[in-house]
Amino acid sequence: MTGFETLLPQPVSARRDPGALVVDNPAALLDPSTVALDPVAVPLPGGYRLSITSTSVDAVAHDAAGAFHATQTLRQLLGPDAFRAADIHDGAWELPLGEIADHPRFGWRGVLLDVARHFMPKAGVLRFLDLMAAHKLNVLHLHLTDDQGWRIEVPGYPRLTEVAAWRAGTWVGRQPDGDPTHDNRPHGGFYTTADLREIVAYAAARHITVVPEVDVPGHSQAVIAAYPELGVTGEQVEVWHGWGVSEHVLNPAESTVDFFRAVLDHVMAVFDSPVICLGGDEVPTTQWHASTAVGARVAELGLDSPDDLHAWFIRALAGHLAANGRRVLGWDEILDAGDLPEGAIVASWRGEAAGVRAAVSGHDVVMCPEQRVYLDHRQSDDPDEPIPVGFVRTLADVRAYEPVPAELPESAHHRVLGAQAQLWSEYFDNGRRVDYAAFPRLAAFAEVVWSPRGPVDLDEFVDRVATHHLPRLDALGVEYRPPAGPLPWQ
Ligand code: TNX
Repeated sequence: MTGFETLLPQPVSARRDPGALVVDNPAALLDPSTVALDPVAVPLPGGYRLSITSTSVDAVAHDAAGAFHATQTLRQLLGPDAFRAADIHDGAWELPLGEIADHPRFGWRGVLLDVARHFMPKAGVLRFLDLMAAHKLNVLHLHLTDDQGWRIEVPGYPRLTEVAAWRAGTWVGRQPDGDPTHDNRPHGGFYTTADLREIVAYAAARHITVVPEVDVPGHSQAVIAAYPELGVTGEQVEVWHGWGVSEHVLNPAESTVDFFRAVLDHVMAVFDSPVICLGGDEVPTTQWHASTAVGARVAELGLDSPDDLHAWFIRALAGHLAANGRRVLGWDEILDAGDLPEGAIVASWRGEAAGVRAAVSGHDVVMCPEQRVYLDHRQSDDPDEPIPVGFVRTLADVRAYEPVPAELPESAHHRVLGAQAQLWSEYFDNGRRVDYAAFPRLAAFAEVVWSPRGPVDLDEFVDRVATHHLPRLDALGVEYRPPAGPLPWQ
């Protein structure tokens, strides 16, 4: 161990000296602009060094991100009160003495927030960015569109916010006869262009990139509800009330691609991320196969089968992104759909095999396997777990995850950009549930993507979280899942 057992994620190397430094002005210490930049002394991106002696704090970083990371570490060293929004600390602020040299293991330390199934108001997203920053996470993948809601204002398309952003209710379970029960209350919301620009700027100030996702050609019932001509049948549908995969899929007309080019032009104007996600997951092809008009279109495009429309959509829109200097990210189904566009990044979610295949064939990948890092999944098999879906994933299970699969040849390791935890929100109808699902497991994930690979003492980790990290989350007002078991009111 490093001697700094309080820290999470653990730094690359550290030495604890006896004693403490009294700090008069903690706010100045936590200002990244006070950290010196020296890319020679600190050679790796995102890296920093701290030297805390009985007389001073010496902080040096490779770059601005490293300076920011240095301040996050200093906040942890100041103690849980440093995470409160106002100074109520009794007595002197103190730092332990010692040396820390640190840098991230991966460049993509991501979290997906699904604001489509249940909307998260802007203030909640800003708070979530603060929580990510405290854990040195640096990519927020915002899942902005799905069958159940569309969350982005796009100039010229008023029905996106008037119609696609709202649904009249949600299935909330099953009756004994198998029929879904319905909550009979409206759900929805959207971000204005100004809101999104604010989210992007707030994230940038915390060295977090916001990767927007517009999911095509499946997961599209909400946008089809607003503009039925985007669908195959042309019929007026509702924004979906159910979960799973809707059968409604985009109509492969040139006008549909034009519509999404316009949406992406707006998305690219708002989001400066070099990577834009086009989804491409779980594409239902039944309507394509059933439609004679689509059959004619398949022939016109020179494709072999309606199934090839999946790759056609992704290629058409990825080409538009590439022409504007952006890279496409897609869920791993885009690998099966056919030739991947140049520079495409694959999000490997149906396990690790797709990620291995993509990396070996020369594509960058982000590892997101549902068996390991889906934080919407249950935290124990206790019947009182408030969100009883998916695989059981405990705090220790998440910490035990290793993003570079054992079967990936060493020559392709550099293709693994990092990993991403997913917070799908079918069962998160308020922000308290997001807290419960995300924490403290997201802290375990943060250590996986930041700290050096190596044998992990899971008991030490779980104990470190309980002793040192939960008090920080308490100070931040995070309603995490307690180690003792589910919260009965969640
Ligand atoms: C699969 S992961 C999905 C999501 C769901 C999730 C629920 C992926 C690309 N698709 O649409 O929300 O499972 O766990």
